[in-house]
Amino acid sequence: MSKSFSAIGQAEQGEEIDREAFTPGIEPQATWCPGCGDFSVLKALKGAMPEVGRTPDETLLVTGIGCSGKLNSYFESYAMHSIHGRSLPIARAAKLANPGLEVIAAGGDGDGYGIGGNHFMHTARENHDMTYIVFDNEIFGLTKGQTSPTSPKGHESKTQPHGSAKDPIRPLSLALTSGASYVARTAAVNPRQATEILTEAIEHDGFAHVDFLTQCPTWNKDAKQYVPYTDVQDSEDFDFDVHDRQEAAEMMHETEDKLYEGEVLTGRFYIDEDRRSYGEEKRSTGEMPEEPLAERYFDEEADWERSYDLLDAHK
Ligand SMILES: Cc1ncc(C[n+]2csc(CCOP(=O)(O)OP(=O)(O)O)c2C)c(N)n1
Ligand code: SF4
Ligand SMILES: [Mg+2]
Repeated sequence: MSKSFSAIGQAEQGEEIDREAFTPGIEPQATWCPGCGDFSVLKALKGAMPEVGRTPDETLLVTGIGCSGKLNSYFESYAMHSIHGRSLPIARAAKLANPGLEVIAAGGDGDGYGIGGNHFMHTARENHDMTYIVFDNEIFGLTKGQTSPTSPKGHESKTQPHGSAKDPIRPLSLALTSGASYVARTAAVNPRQATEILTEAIEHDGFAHVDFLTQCPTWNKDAKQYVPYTDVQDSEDFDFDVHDRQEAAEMMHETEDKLYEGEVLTGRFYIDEDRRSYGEEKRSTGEMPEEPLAERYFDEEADWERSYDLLDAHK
């Protein structure tokens, strides 16, 4: 854990944190459509934070662009509503500069698995200590229902009027093979499990990926409402070890196939508690300073290294 590093306030020991602390003082009216699965992500996140024991001023939420990207308008914390597909590099930089922050990144399936797919892969590979919530509604919601990387083969939309000829991406398998140390899937229709999984993911030290199935009743009319769902940890039909990479890989593959056959499997798929995060690796080599870089902003005497200073060293 890197809680000793913080340039921003920390909760008092034993302080009770109320989920309502995460509701903005001037609460904007959510513009999500009635019945949208995105409401459940907000609810689960507000429910998870008191369990984790972090306050709004210890938390940074970086979002991408999409209906999902509006999450930080309705959630009280430090926040950045960033660029389409680019929430992860921004979140990574913030976490490295200020390791005491609880960093959460969030965005849609188009945002994270399409335009931002490269960042997803490498943030997982480097095991940056953060939680990445992907609102997976199997379409581009904000821009009115175009086919996304998780749309099923044959999916008809304005961009694919004859039906998509593409096989969907495998988000869980991609996270695992890239190097994520926590991989889970939950669904908007399962609020208890969603809160538990987000709590675990946020507490996890390393890159935690949560594929969050969120129905879009407006633009994905034929989309599943993700019911009934099965929790693979609760069901006797599934027996695999979440700490075993091979078993996890097989379970994920089956889960990804079954989603498009109408069977919704959710739960924890892979957990590696031993792997060190990127920040820990960097500090262990001595390359990262012990004190958070972010604290230098508050130090008028701070001696900043410029890139040309570094170049001089190589003359
Ligand atoms: C660089 C860039 N390309 C395209 C867009 C247009 N755009 C905005 S949101 C979006 C897709 C959103 O889909 P998704 O990420 O799945 O989020 P959702 O709305 O479904 O939550 C697109 C293509 C953009 N804002 N920026
Ligand atoms: S368009 Fe779909 S994803 Fe966007 S707010 Fe409406 S229901 Fe939700
Ligand atoms: Mg989407």
